[in-house]
Amino acid sequence: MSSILDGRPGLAAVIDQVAEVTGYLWQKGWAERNGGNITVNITEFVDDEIKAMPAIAPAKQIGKVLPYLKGKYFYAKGTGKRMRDLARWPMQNGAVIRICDDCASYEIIADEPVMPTSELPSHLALQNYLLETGSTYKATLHTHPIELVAMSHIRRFLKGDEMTRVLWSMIPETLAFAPLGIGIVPYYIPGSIELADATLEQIKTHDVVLWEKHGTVAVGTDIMDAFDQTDVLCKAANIYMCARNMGSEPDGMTEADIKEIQDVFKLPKVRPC
Ligand code: 2HA
Ligand code: ZN
Repeated sequence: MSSILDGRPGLAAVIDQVAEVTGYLWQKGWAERNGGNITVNITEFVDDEIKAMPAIAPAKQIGKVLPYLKGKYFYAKGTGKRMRDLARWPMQNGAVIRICDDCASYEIIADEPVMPTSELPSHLALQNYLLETGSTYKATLHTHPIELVAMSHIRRFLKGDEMTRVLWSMIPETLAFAPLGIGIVPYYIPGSIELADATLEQIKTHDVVLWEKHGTVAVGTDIMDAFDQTDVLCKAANIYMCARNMGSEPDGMTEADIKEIQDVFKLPKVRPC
């Protein structure tokens, strides 16, 4: 069967990277069953032939009007599809979609009529924001990282910057690679517009957003970058839990240690440590 990837090595490389990352998500235990979603803006690879491709399924509403997405193209994981299957067969477990001229609906153009991710409103609202602000970021990743979700069940971590402060203090790299910290979105029903709106607000000022009792959302230059952001924060959460399992609250790096890293690495000081 022919594929939109045939004869397009640039696009094929992006999809290969998505497949690589979804394998990691499964191996890490972050992607049970159909858990998690991905979108990648692939508009830069679109040629006249792709522009002329007809829709292969009826157009569907996004649930939001997203003006910066007009005529843009995305690869999106399919709803109900498994990350571990996507790792082997990305074009059977995801699809290329085109945003229609009304900026409120989309159509699937390749390879197969695989309906995109149930969290499409959140992902596309983020993509709209990235284009609006001229960002170089192209990818969005929603996943279920065990330790971060576990921490979101503990009320004290949901208040203000407490979670960011604790994660930063576990290992110096966390601060260096996630200098904006983790934003918290209170529990909303999965796939809802409320969840999408709250996520968008938090991503404006954080590296990664944590959905209470559910998972994370990260944006990145590509899907590997979005994965790394999430992984760095989840590693810190894992260290916190290991220390707790040894019987005590970890000391954590001191406020002075953290300030020194912010100074030496010239990191933005957007929130207290
Ligand atoms: O796609 O993770 O939040 C499955 C989910 C929804
Ligand atoms: Zn989820």
